[in-house]
Amino acid sequence: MPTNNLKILLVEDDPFARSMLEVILTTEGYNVTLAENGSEALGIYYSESDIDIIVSDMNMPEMDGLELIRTLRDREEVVPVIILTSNREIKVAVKTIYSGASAYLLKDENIEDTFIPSIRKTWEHHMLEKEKQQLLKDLERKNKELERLSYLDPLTGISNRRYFDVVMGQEWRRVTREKVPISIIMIDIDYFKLYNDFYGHQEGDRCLKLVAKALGDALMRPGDFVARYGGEEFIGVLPNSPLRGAREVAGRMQINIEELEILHEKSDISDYVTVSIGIACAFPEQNSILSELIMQADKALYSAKNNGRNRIHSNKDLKRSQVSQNSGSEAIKFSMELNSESAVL
Ligand code: GH3
Ligand code: MG
Repeated sequence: MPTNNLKILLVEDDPFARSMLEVILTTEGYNVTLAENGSEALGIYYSESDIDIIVSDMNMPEMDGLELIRTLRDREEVVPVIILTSNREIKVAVKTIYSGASAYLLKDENIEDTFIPSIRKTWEHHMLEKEKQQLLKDLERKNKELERLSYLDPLTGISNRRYFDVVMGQEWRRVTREKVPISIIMIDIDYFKLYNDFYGHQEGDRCLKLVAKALGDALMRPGDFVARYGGEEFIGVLPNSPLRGAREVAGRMQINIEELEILHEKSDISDYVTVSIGIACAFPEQNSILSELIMQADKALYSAKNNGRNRIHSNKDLKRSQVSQNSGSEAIKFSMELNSESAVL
């Protein structure tokens, strides 16, 4: 690794030592800038901005070498600093290295032999460290990208089931803490098997992409999201949203899909592709179970399918029909829940 075109800031208060070290450095081909103490060195470091290495004496007036290193490290400057001193105390050497010096060199009779190799080694180490930091940054960026991709459904480009599981879990805990409602919306394309059989799998895929986009377009708030839950089943999550809000969103979803006007000759209920939607809303409490809410949305969807498809049902509708089928205390329990907008799970 060539090092002799480096720019070195030499900080030394003793004129004799300064010119001796300057000669060693320039003879080796280094570009040298001189300073007489730490504070002058700092000024030069920031005004010249292309200093590669600082070589500094330890004891100097105004700002000594240790203070210079500490100031630079406090400001997160990574420039290597070699301390060149006559102080042989191990304690001082250890303190200096701990403060962020790259090397601690003694000004003794071997200085001419140790000085230049130390500069080379320090530079090599600095470059390797820089490379390592760059690799770590690249790795972190790639990991983030991989994580982002692992949350996306490759066909439709919207979030996938994995994302739903992770984020829904977090949202569930949050709304439980904050005592606010949460709604989920399950959406399933009607007669999609027939669509696939008639138009082919590729057209089926195209339809899924259009439907996914139309569903996403129905969301208005930043915390809401929609994910592909299974083959032709999607799930929307609306934190802080009561049943009324969820119904509005589900209505928009239905209209958006209607407006796509994707021909579906084999559908029993429309000329175009339609969806059935199940909504469940709850004010989760401690010990409430998320899977219970999902099951309620699933049941509401099932009820929408059984009642003719292309419609929206909610867990509240389910309870209403259960009330009419129940009697006695069960009926009272359900009707009490009906008085509120959402169920307490
Ligand atoms: P229903 O109205 O009761 O929902 O009936 P359906 O035909 O929509 O439901 P069913 O569960 O019988 O069929 C779902 C179909 O979705 C079957 C499967 O081939 C199709 N499907 C699932 N994933 C994909 C996919 O990634 N691409 C395509 N093209 N089709 C898919
Ligand atoms: Mg279906």
